[in-house]
Amino acid sequence: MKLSQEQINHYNFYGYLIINELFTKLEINKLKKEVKNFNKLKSLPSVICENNGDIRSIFAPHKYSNYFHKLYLQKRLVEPAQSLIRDRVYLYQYKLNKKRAFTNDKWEWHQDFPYWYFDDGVKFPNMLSIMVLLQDTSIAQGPLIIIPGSHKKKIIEFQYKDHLHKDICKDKKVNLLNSLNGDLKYTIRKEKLKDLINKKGVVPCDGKIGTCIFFHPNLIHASNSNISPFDRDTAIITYNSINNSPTKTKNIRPDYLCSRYRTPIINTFLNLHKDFVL
Ligand code: 6CS
Ligand code: FE
Repeated sequence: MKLSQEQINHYNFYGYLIINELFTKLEINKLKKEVKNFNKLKSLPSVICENNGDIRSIFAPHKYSNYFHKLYLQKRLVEPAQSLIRDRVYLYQYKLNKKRAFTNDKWEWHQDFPYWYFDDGVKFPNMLSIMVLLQDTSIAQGPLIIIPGSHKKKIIEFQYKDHLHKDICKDKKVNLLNSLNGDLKYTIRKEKLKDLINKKGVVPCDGKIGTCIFFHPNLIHASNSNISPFDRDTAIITYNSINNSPTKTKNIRPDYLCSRYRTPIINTFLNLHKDFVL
């Protein structure tokens, strides 16, 4: 799928682009059917749970589902990703983020790139994430919210929270979970956040099932509690330029967070998976 110049300009200026209902309800429902089987994966290290035992994120869902495998190889995602990153891409990270109805689970304000820069050694933000809405998502369901244009600030100076900072000072490695749970280690300083929101506002990314939100690795984003009676599931696919592979060689994070499989996604793969027919 070819993006228009206007869509490319919008992404470059605001750091995000919403394409409504890029997937049909029928296609998404095939993915949803497979989500039901994911509960049995709970014991895997790549499945992050909330304190109440609900699943928060399942990383590398394509390893457990043919449809999730087909999803990240869809032309209508890979081709726009290649044009926005201006290079060929490989799959860097892939997760299913779940937010059950009537729960408090949230994502604090953060940028994604600091996690990939500091923890994986990716040098440049030549990356792109695409959030696919797996159901109609209203404001009440805790949709993604973003600060338009905040991607231009590069990595924003963050401040470790005291209880995490103490761990760092005592030279105790902050555990992996503080990159994945509701108590993130790289968040945005409150005064900086106030200044940015005063200037640029906040945009909620609610939308119909199948809607896709393309967003820049430095875009500041968050999501609130789900106070609705409906779950809020999203698939988030992160592509990286094939010329921007992580450089870290020691203490590297697991494959499900920072894929070691860096073969460029090429047309043959795309044609093979061009639709959701198994
Ligand atoms: O550490 C990571 O890779 C993950 N953490 C956050 C907060 N966002 C990006 C990514 O999914
Ligand atoms: Fe994020």
